[in-house]
Amino acid sequence: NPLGLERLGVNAAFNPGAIFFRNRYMLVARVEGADRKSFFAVAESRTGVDGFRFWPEPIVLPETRVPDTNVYDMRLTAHQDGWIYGLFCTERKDPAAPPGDLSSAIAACGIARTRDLVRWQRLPDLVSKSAQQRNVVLHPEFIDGKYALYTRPQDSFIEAGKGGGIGFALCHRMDRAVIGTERIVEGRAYHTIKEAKNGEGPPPIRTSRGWLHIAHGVRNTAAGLRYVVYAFLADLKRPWRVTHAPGGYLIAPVGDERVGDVSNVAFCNGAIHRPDGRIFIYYASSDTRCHVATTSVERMLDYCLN
Ligand code: M1P
Repeated sequence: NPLGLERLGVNAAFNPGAIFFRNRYMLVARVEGADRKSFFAVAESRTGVDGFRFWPEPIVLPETRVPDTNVYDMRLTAHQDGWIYGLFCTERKDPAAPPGDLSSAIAACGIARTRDLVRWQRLPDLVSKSAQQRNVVLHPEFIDGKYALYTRPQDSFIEAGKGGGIGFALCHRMDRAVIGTERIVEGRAYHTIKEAKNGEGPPPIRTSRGWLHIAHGVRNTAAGLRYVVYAFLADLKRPWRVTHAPGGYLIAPVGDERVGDVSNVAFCNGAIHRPDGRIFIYYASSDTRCHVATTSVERMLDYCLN
């Protein structure tokens, strides 16, 4: 490479999953190449707010029998069963698209697991009754001995359609994850921040007053879709029951955050909760860059409860 030219350009790093692992704050970022394809790469920091450095090699994600065209937005769950699961969106061209339609796609929930963030075992994609799935998140604990999933059913690639918001379903195993009826536990609603779409963010955080959820709501405007991050609490024993839901958003894109490849988007799929009560909320703005907002369980509970 005598001219020192960039060989595979990187367009952006955003929408990172997050986990505290081996004494480091680890982000699994969605790294989007200049060719539009995303892959996953780990960046680590000692502090959680600065000094993030990418590992030299990206994650090598094995494929299922149907190759992924694009993968993105990984949610990392350190599950009670001992594995670290990465659930992500896998996108493929819609085989039923008419000739000339080069945009119709099918989104499904891809599943991989690891013990070290280096070697990943790919499991079959989630099987559900919904036409499409994005933003599927694994609950960190067993519920009645089963794995619990937050889903976001949707009728088409872009539109939620009849997909009502954040669904909840149980499944017996993750190495062949199949769910039945998805109960909508946090719905879309008219004239709210979550009118058009409503999806789970990172895995919920266990607190003394309930499971703390960080999610995203989307509404349509004359300027296009507007994505904001919001929070709610759910019952500890029955996590499908929402107990407290503050009105409006927790984080909305402001200033420079409002502009990017897909403007007017604040999106969160990673958060880290430390034993001292600190919470690091990793969010991205406008599909272009990563941010961190720090808070605490105490403040988030006050916010949700009052
Ligand atoms: O462009 C905004 C977001 O759009 C999608 O999110 P959702 O599934 O909620 O519509 C995803 O492509 C996400 O990565 C992106 O930030």
